[in-house]
Amino acid sequence: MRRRGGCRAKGAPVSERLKTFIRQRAAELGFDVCRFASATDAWPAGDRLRHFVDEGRHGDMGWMETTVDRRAHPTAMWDEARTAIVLGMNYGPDQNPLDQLADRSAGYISVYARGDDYHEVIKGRLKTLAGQIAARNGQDIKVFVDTAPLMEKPLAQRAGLGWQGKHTNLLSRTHGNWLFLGTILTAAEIAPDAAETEHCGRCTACLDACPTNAFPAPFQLDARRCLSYLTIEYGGPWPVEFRLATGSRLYGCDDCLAACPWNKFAQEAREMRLQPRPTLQAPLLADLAALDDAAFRALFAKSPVKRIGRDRFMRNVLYAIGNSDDPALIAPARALLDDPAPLVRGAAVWALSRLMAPDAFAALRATRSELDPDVRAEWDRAA
Ligand code: B12
Ligand code: SF4
Ligand code: SF4
Repeated sequence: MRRRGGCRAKGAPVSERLKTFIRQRAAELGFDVCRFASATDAWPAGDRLRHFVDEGRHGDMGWMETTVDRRAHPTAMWDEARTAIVLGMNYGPDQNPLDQLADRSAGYISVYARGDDYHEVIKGRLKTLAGQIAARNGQDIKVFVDTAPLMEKPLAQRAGLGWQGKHTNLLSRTHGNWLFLGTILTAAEIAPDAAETEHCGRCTACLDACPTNAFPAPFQLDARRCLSYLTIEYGGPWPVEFRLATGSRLYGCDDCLAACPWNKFAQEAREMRLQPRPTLQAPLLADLAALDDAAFRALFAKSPVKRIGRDRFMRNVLYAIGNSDDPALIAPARALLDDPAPLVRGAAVWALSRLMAPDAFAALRATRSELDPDVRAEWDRAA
């Protein structure tokens, strides 16, 4: 197999003793899985990433496009990388989270965002582990979780943590679909573990479960249609098709993960900081609609939700209110017609158009004047 990133002469293969040392330290730090992969072998993932970007499937995530060359292979980002140490942390829920979607007066926050921000939980421990490894072997080392230009899922499959299912996430025979990934790249040569092979077979449960038909083909995702992208990454008003499909989802989406039959092997998260906060398990839409910026920041302190900011979150709350069929939510939506953010005002118009009787909505419209063209377009569309 072709090697990338220069010659491999640097350092002799490291013993099983180092791997045992790393696995033990990783377990002490709360990681549920720790395995090893070559960081230099060629792979098809880079070309697949380019195809994804060429098709525009990354949507507004311009950072994927600008980093595509560095992202395409670990050695393109760091040419001294020789081994990837890939770690998984289980965030398994205690019940099927999708049961909550039936209650349209409460918002749905995806399982991964109900506790502390996993970036914060994992990154500090990766740094600690990297420090322990560097102190032992003296080789250069770097840590990554989520935000760096590194394709973590194909690396995790190569290390044998699991395989990328038809929904494109990495799932495992031991943890189902609920594993966060973190990676340490090192200049040390460490013998790789066996890669995992795909075990989806003829199953299509995740593809069938997707509320927005976001998979152009098995193993491929069009992020522009994915509710995780729309609720978290996308900053503007959504096409109506997706507002209707989002139901009560406010931040992320778990449908394709939760539908997977391999979850029968999943376990509940052990890590205390990833445990769901009671306030984020089924927050009432009426309460969320009343959040100002300070209250939003207080409620989502140390949570990944804070990252999207109050206005984008309030847009999502209002789309959920529009899907609630609950006339008691007309008053909170109406109060947001005077919000300073046009994004919020526009979503309030749509929510009210769904909840109010047509004549009452027309009468309300006659009393309003609106300068922002996007919000005016919402009124016109809803009329
Ligand atoms: C961008 C991104 C997103 C985007 C795009 C997701 C995507 N599937 O690409 C959006 C915002 C939609 C997103 C959503 C989610 N994300 Co995200 N995201 C990322 C990020 C930053 C990069 C992923 C990436 O490189 N995508 C580009 C595509 C091209 O890469 P890919 O998915 O690996 O594509 C593969 C397949 O498409 C396949 N393929 C393509 N064509 C073909 C053809 C054939 C024939 C075959 C066999 C395969 C194949 O090969 C490609 C290469 O491996 C990673 C962190 C990281 N740095 O890796 C987290 C990450 C993937 N996200 C994560 C999570 C938890 C989520 C959500 C579950 C959150 C939620 N509950 O809402 C959802 C899941 C949605 C989904 N079904 O994927 C975790 C996943 C953990 C895991 N066990 O897999 C990661 C790894 C973060 C982390 N460190 O834990 N995410
Ligand atoms: S996260 Fe939700 S919207 Fe996105 S692909 Fe999975 S099921 Fe579809
Ligand atoms: S639901 Fe089925 S097809 Fe999708 S990842 Fe799980 S096993 Fe694979």
